[in-house]
Amino acid sequence: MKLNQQKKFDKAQFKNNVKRHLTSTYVQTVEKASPRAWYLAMARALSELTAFDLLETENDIRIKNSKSVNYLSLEFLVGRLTGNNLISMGIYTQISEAMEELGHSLSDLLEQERDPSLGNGGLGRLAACFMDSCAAQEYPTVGYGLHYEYGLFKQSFIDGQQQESPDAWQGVEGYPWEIARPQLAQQIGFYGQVDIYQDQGRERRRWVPGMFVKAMPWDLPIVGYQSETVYPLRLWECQAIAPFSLESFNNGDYFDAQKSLIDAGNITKVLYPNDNHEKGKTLRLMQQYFHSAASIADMLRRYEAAGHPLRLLPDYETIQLNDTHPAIAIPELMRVLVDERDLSWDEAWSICAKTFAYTNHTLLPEALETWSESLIQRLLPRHMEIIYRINYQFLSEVRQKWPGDVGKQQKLSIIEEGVHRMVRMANLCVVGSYAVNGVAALHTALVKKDLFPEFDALYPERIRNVTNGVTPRRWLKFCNPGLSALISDKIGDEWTGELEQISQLAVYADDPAFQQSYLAIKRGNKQRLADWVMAHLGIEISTDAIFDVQIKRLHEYKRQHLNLLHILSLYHRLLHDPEFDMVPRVFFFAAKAAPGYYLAKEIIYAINKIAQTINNDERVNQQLKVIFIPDYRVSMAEIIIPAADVSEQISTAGKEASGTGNMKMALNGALTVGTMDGANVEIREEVGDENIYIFGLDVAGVTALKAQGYNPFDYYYADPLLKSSMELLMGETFTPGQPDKLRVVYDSLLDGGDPYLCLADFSSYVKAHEAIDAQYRDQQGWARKTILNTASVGKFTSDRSIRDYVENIWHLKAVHR
Ligand code: 26W
Repeated sequence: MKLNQQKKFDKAQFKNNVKRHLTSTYVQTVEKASPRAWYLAMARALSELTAFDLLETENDIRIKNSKSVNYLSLEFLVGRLTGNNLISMGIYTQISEAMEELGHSLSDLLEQERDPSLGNGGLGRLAACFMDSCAAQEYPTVGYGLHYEYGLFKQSFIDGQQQESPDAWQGVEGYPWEIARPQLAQQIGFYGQVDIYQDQGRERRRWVPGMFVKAMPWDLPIVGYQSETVYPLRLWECQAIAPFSLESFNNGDYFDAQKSLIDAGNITKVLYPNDNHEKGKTLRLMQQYFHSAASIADMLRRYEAAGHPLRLLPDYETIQLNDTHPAIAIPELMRVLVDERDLSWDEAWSICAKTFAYTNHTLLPEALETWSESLIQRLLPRHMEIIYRINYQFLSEVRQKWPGDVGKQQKLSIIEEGVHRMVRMANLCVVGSYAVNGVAALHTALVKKDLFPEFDALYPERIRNVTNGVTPRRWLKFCNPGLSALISDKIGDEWTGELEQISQLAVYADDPAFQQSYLAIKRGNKQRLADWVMAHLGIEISTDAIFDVQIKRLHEYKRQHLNLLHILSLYHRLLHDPEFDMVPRVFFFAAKAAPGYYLAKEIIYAINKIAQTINNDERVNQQLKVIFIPDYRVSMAEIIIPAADVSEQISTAGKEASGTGNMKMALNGALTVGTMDGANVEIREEVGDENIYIFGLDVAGVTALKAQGYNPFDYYYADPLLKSSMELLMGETFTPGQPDKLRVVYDSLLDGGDPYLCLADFSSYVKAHEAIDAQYRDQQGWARKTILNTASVGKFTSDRSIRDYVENIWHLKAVHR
């Protein structure tokens, strides 16, 4: 670890800089400036400090001669940068003092920052944790993403129904952390045709696009924890180039040309809000190509400036594809190498095939991207030719391996045959990458066994595992200062850079004084959340209750409705079973549903309606409350996670690739109730079976049940508690005067066939919760378990994930500044 900002920080100068920005950048007087202006001025002043290190890192000759990773992702869910960067820079206390002297509380100012919500969920948040861990460990990295004008929609509720509104995350003043890099702008083409021409007796091809747009890069500084290393998260914004449409301009159609100018801004206008569901929209493919082409061009610009020959590209640059979303980068690099740099096809392919690596994040068939051949043909005609040729050469490998097996060729082909031929982006990625990884041990095993068994046979070493992780800086040190201080008090503070050290806490698991402090901190965090709920939702909750938390995108496979069935069962028992006794519980939900996902929205509606009734039902509301926190986002997660007692990780086995919320909550001392799915499997391995509540069918059980023919009615009629709980969804218990408003959810579980097996897992889920209830009554035993969770999850630091990538896939060396 090298010098950091702490050592060179000059408080007086910093205060002057803040005041300068206040007056000259934001045009407000020191006397009258709003808290928002103070926040903006402070962040601008901080951003200046990092801009210097960003350039220094970029100009570092050792980086140019070292291998770098280019992390290509359509999403980076970074969350607020200010607090986190302050921690990394090591000047949190100094800035807090400086701002105090200027008359402002730092924590209040930090609340002024809007979340940059440039991602949907797990995949985008993972990319952000990875950037943090690359910078912390000084592995040369450039993150490439998109500068959406609007991030993930904001969520509110009207009568319990989700409403979406645009998220103008930059505010009118612009986002203070970003730095425009106009000298690094690129031109990106679309449409047009492929010209065939003669060059010294050789036939060559070149793409003549029909339109161009400009890719303007904005850098967000990713500050290495306690180091002077700052890597760029480079976000491309689409801008129009005038004259935008050569054709209409030349035809003298002035108005149309201007109209197209307006349209060009649309490419990065808004983040697609679908999570795990592919829609095949033209604009989305335009976003993908725009992102890939700009990123590849920028990478080559850096590479060629360093003076290395193209054939050595794989020794200096590796490109990680975050899911298939940037898959079009593969034919794009081929196009640039063959058409623009004049390499032979074979030379180019041997470079490409050693440069790309691909991470798969989902097995859900509806999330696997395919693009219609005719769309690609129209938008990117040269890329379509290149894809055909890649496929042609790949299929000849398939024929060699399985001579005469047409079925294999059809199954593996990058092109899916049919009336409308489709390009399978996952197949393109596997063929074009030297490494393919899943995101948890179980997930990778299923990728090999179910998704790509033939690819695994054809390329035996290619598919490997890298288990996900989360950054301990944001997800413990920053969001849970109380617990962080307690931990550092016992074991020193090296855990922030080396989370594995946290295992030293285990010896205190039975120490009564430590247990008391630990539980007191949890209670404080619960109070902070309770205060938030009171202030924003007007609902009173007690910290004596178990805080039971399910926070993630709303999706049937994640089974928020199974959680809901359990809540209904508690309600039923409280009302009808005089013997029934439970520890008070507050169930927290936070989840956005894709705007077009009908059933997900109905589930949100059902949760809200049930919450309203239960929270106002005097007969039960001392024991049971349900809180739906609107507009789930990173800054909200930072408040909820430290307050969680129970972490709900209840997906149907085999469906959740990894999960990362599960890691964050276990780290903050929540006990997991979960299925044998995703990273839960590895969390159980680490914390031990006695410190986690595993329930339900495992993958083998799910497969067997489906094979035998699953009938939800069998469970419905066999389990009176299940039946009574579900019947509450009928009628008007929760929707007075409007019978059957929640029937859609009920129907999806019976007539709809319950595709995610909620009913099959219900009774085992209820039992797991009974065990949790019993355990909570023994606070010492509970404290032991929760301390052991914190102490046992060191494996799930994203620093370790990144080291796994570095050692097994990227083969980089750290460059210390
Ligand atoms: C094309 C539509 C679309 C959009 C997003 C398809 C797929 C996605 C993502 C892959 C969804 C996603 O975020 N997947 C999550 O990735 C996390 C990080 O690896 C995992 O922890 C989650 O289990 C997985 O659902």
